[in-house]
Amino acid sequence: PSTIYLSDYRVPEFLIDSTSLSFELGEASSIVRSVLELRRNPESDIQDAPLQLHGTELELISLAIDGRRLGDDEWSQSGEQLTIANVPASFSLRCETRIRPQDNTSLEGLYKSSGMFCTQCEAEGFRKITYYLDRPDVMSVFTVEIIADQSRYPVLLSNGNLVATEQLPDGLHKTVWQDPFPKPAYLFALVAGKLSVVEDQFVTLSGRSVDLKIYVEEKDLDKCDHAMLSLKNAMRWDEEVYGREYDLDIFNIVAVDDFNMGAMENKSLNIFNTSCVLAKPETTTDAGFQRVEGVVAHEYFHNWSGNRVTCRDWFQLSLKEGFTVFRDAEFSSDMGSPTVKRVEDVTLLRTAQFAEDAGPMAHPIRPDSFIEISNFYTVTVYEKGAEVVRMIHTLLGPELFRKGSDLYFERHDGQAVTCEDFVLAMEDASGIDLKQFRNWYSQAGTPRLDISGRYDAQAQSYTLTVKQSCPATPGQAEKAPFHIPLALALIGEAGQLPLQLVDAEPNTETADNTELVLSVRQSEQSFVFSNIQEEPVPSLLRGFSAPVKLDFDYSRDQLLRLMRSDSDGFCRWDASQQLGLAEIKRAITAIAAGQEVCPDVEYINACRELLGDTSLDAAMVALMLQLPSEAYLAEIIHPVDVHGIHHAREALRKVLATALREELSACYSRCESDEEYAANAEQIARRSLKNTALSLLMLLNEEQFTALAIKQFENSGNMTDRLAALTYLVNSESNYKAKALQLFYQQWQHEPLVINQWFQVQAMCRLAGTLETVQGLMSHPAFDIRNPNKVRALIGAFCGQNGVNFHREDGAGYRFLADQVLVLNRSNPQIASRLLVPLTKWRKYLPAAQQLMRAELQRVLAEPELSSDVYEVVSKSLQ
Ligand code: HT7
Ligand code: ZN
Repeated sequence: PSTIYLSDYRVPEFLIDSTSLSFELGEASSIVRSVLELRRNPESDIQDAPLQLHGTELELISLAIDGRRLGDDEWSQSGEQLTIANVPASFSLRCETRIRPQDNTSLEGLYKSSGMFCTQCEAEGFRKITYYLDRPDVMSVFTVEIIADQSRYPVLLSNGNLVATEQLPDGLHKTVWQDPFPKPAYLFALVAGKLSVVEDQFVTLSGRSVDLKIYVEEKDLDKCDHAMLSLKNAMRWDEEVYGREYDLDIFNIVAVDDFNMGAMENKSLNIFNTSCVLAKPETTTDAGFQRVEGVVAHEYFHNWSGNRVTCRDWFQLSLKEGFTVFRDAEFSSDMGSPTVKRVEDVTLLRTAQFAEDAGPMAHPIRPDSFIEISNFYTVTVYEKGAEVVRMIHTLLGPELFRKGSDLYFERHDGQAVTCEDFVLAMEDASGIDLKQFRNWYSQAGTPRLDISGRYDAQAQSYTLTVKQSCPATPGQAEKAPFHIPLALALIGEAGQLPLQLVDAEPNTETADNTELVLSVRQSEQSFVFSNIQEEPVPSLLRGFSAPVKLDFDYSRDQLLRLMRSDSDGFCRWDASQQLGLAEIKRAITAIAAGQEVCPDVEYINACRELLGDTSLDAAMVALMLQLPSEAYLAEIIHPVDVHGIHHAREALRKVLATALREELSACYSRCESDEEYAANAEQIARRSLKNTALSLLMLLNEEQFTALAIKQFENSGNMTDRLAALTYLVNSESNYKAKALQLFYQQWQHEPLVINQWFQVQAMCRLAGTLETVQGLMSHPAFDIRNPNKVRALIGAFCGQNGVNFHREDGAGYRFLADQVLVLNRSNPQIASRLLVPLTKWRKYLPAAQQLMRAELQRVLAEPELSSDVYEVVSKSLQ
């Protein structure tokens, strides 16, 4: 497989003004006929180039130019390219191909899922449908005719407006769709199947009525309300916050079972993984409800950030994904609890993204090379990309940011553009210089801020010295300094102190002048605050104002002050995590020395206060009571001793549970409620705290708490509480767990999404023997390795979220993963390469684990027919 470089970008040699497609969908194969109106691109340097179209796994039946059928000597094929040597300046190309969606297990292009036809074209799936200029800077208007058996496929959908329907002989029928907006091929979609529909309407700000339709299998009709409500909320929010209205009279969502990712923003025909659209309280957890809301909004927001303004090339992926993730995060924050949303996002970033940035696949949010673009739909491009947009928002402030986004949409509507165009619009609209800020787009790695503070009582000044650095990443040994927005406050005995900065320009200040954003630009820089009358505790990186690792040598008492009283929810939570981290480190040392784990009393008291303070947001209390995750600890403690970390963390949790037994028990009772389920912030918070308390109490191994979990499992009417109870029982010594798993399966065997949760709970069980359980479940009738949701629930959860079992000392976990990757490499390379990720982090573990992990990677690399997806990940991780 070869590497593609951003620096090799050239404008396309041909443009496609219009695309007409006709699909004849059959049981053994389908015929695709296309008519492309092509012309040479006046902006191309090469005006005599041959026409080169992308195509893969296609059976070519015929080609004709301006009505004349081409002979076999007039075209040639090599790899993914079809070349026609002599073509005029503008012409009509007719092409007929045969494809086999029934045999397409890659879930790219046109494929079948549970008896229905559906497509996934991003990033380069359209070339599996017909020959085309399958690149995002070639935009065309599409007319699509679909012909299929009416009884098997009563619903036939594509992008845009329905312009014709027709009954045909032999039980066939036809629909014709026209999309007036020029679009790249990756936004094309087609669906054909037996689907039921939930309908609603939305009236836009300018008074246009839009038909909203969610297509699902009939049995799922009762699970669409939350997605529909989320869609309407997102449409209103985008009007209010970004001034963006929907632009067609119809917006369709279709749910499919077999899907490689969460969802796809095809113009007016979004295709969703069922897991991201279906929700009802009996089958879906709170997290599931929130995911549906977030993904529905994300795909809807792409209509502007991605579809109306799209990417010039795939190196610019973060242009649409980073911006859209930022938009959906702000939306979710407005719909629920802002601090909780921020803490959740930061947690993901600090575990998965920081790990990626420190590993063999590290890349900037705008990569400069790739072998397989599907490998670059990463937490870096998405989540760090969103953080980069958030930093622009922080540096500009909300009003100027809105001016910038208005300018971006206005300037580039209907175009395929670059990240540079986005930054330029922000600069032009705000007048703020983002020259140095651009380093965030080109440099990989997580910057580190080492900050120290010095109080001069005599001068009544406080000096913060900030040093920044960034570790080397593959291909980038040296890094230029970043422009880092550092939001801060100084906390005194009675609260935040007024800030007067000597000789420097802050960007943003709060109205009361007690919080500001410093622009850190140099490798080392000092900021002096005057008129500071007491030694303050600095509250740094408020709201996690930049995706960096921060080091400030806080004392325990300073952290306790932040944990108890910082007005910034993120910093308050972060202080609790830093205290927890210190306790875990002490526990690791104690256990290694054969001593007992005894945490600091002050830390326990602070946790006790949290449990007793009913004025606090219950969700925040729950988050602050949860010790840093094993995944986060693996980012901090090197080399990673998975088992040492796990045992220390569990021991500490147990000591905490013992010390706080009464408070936890009271908290559980206080949070119990029999009101009707609603997925609102208040109820979600209460359930989260209740289940956090129960998870700790279960560690005590007391009959009364096991009984509580059994009662919760048997009696609760919502999946959040049932699944939480099931999880704690499965991880306990209780001999009820087999019965619980059996009851759960019996009740939900006809709900695939619930069965995925059943697989996941077992795959994530921390007890010994879980690998054998997972291996056994692979032959369970409900498991299907062709379904990505099942693979993620069982294999993905075991290898990615069950450190202590995946990292079994005999290496059986690693061997299991490599075996599964080799199987999936043949059927679904995208899923195979994603699954492989836990093995690629081998360098950070203890030497014995490193050796075993590397051996499995080498075994994968030795496979003769490795897909480009897996090849890229495995070869880079061994370099
Ligand atoms: N833009 C969508 C990307 C996507 C995708 C990419 C590769 C392979 C399969 C895929 N399915 C969807 C999803 C999004 O970010 O909205
Ligand atoms: Zn997206």
